[in-house]
Amino acid sequence: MPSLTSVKAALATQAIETPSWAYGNSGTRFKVFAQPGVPRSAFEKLDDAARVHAHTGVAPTVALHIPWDKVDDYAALAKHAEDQGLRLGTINSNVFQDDDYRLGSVCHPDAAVRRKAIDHLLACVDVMDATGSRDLKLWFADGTNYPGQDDIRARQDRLAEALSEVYTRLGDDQRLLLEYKFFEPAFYTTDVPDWGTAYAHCLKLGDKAKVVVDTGHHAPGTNIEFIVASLLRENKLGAFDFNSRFYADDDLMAGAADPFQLFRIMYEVVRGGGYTPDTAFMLDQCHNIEAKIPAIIRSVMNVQEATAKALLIDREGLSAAQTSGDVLAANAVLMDAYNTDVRPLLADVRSERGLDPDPISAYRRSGWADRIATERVGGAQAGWGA
Ligand code: PSV
Ligand code: MN
Ligand code: MN
Repeated sequence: MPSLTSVKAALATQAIETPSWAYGNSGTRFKVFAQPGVPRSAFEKLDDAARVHAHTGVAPTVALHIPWDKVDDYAALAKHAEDQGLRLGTINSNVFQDDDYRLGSVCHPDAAVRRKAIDHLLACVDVMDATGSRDLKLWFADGTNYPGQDDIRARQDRLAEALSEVYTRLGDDQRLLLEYKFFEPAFYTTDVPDWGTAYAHCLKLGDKAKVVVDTGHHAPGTNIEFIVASLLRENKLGAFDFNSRFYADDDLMAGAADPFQLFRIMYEVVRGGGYTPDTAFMLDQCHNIEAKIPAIIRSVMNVQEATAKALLIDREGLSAAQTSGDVLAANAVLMDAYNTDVRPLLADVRSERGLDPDPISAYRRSGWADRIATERVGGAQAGWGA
């Protein structure tokens, strides 16, 4: 069995990145429900993220989405983060909201549109230089809706060309993270639909290119932990975008729909040596109907709980059962860890770090929700449709 001290130490050093856009108003294509007190600027999003970190102790970085979080002075934004004990994290690019991108961005048939998209990606690297961010996350809405609409292979060539130009621009300590998604907004072909395509492009680019696994971006029934194991084996897993889904890319709270899947994923992370700062553990979700800050705290706690259970697995016992072919015993080792109530353990980890053992009630007692509802008027939409 792993020692409790080592499990606690591993949990105390966990880092989960929260997305700036989860703090703003969001919704579906049918309706954006405005909530009181939502941030009016990137600076205020950081103020909210600081509350999540203050109560959980494990959310020290915030991902930005450009241009949703466009500011005149990124160094000032980084300083604002630092003043609150935070750092700016991954820079997410956005080449999917301009009219020009109707037929795609870096895969668009028109070279002028491709140039515009690549220039945005290069500008995102400039932002990284100013914020001190390590990672550039690329997700492309590119694809086609109808057979014959465009040349599938030519689009891959255009994609490779664009990625290569951006990769060349990266500094020594910067990385390119390529995110895949099987459909939406394109419905016939998607240019980066799966981990195989992302992996093939990253392999060609080099060591600084890694794949992002967004847990909401697979067909129902996909064994995501297998993908995680495979990418870690190849040293190509760069990051997670955690969220939950019941149907498609639902972007619900991580660990809400299927905590068992999150546990299985975290087990492969631990098993494959991915529980290190080389893997960015990010949330990518929206809180359309629930209060945002406590929902983000809840999501962070859900990831912590899945991680704690994964760390508690009796790896020696598991290995012995696997080697002897004892199917039931091997499965029981995993289920014993999964069925452990890790909440008291995590409460201890927090108390030992001087934090309230119950982050959600500590947040509620803090009065922050009332304060922002009074002080902030006219909060911002997260970005979709903005
Ligand atoms: C696309 O569905 C995605 O998962 C990408 O990470 C985007 O940048 C993000 O959502 C925007 O919410
Ligand atoms: Mn994502
Ligand atoms: Mn998504």
